Amino acid sequence: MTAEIDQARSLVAQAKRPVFFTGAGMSADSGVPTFRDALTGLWAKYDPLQLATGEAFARDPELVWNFYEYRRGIVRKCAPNAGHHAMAAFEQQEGRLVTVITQNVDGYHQLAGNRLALCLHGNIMEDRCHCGCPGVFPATEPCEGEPVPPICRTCGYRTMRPNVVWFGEMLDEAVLSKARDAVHDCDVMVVVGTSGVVYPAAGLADLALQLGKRFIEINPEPSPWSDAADVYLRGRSSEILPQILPG
Ligand code: BJW
Ligand code: ZN
Repeated sequence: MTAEIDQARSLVAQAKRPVFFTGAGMSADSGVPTFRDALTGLWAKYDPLQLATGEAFARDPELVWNFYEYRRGIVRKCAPNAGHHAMAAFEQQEGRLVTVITQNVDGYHQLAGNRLALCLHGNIMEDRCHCGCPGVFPATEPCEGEPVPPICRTCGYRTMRPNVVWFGEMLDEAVLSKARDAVHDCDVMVVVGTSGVVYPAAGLADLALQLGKRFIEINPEPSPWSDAADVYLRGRSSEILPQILPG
């Protein structure tokens, strides 16, 4: 793998407008479970992908709210890892415009220091009204005696929900459009820790390949793009990113 690491390092060192496209594997080494990992403890019998839907929330809002409370606890307890920090340090270098496009909702890229992070699937540490009252609020734990999920304080009628994008919901068009522009403008795309099965997000990596962009992938398991990548680095993001990114 040394030759591949050298090749990837040389591609990113030359890049003026690199795009990093990240998924749950980016935060796996922080201790945040991926979607295709089995959950543990109380949640072992649930499939996270079945809970990340509007249908599940309509059927059992308390269950889904508690699932998000559990995951918020993990995000609060864990922290960005060496991969996030390497990416943030890379952005500090002169003469380069780094764009991070992430499917993750944990906010760790911003916490590590990346300024341009396009969050396609929202932010788990925020709430909004399920019926569309304006406003996004920092996640609060329901007060003693308050219903779960809490009632929206603006309309006093509908419940709050996490500010994330569930299956069947539209992504924020402005964010998606900025992400597409960044892919069009980039010289290298580095795809990190995503299974590449959730659209329209996965379409951004498809687009980079269609446009003939230099393409690096980091993942311990092959994805739909691994064969087409210029460099496929089979391994963990927290170990490989610090090796390929000049700090
Ligand atoms: C490591 C590692 C380490 C492990 N280092 N790597 C076209 C075709 C087919 C279907 C569709 C389509 N277009 C749209 C759809 C429908 C649907 C979809 O894509 N379905 C597919 C699953 C079939 N998409 C949608 O519904 C989207 N909306 C939409 O299309 O709107 C238009 C529309 C509206 C109405 C009707 C029809 C269309 C919305 C998608 C929203 C996804 N939301 C979630 C939940 C977010 C909130 C939350 O966090 O709870 O987003 S689902 C979940 O999947 C989450 C993730 O961001 C997303 C992607 O997962 P990711 O990041 O790839 O994680 P994993 O677990 O899958 O993979 C982890 C990877 O890491 C693995 O590869 C590991 O090997 C690797 N790894 N350790 C590096 N240390
Ligand atoms: Zn409301």
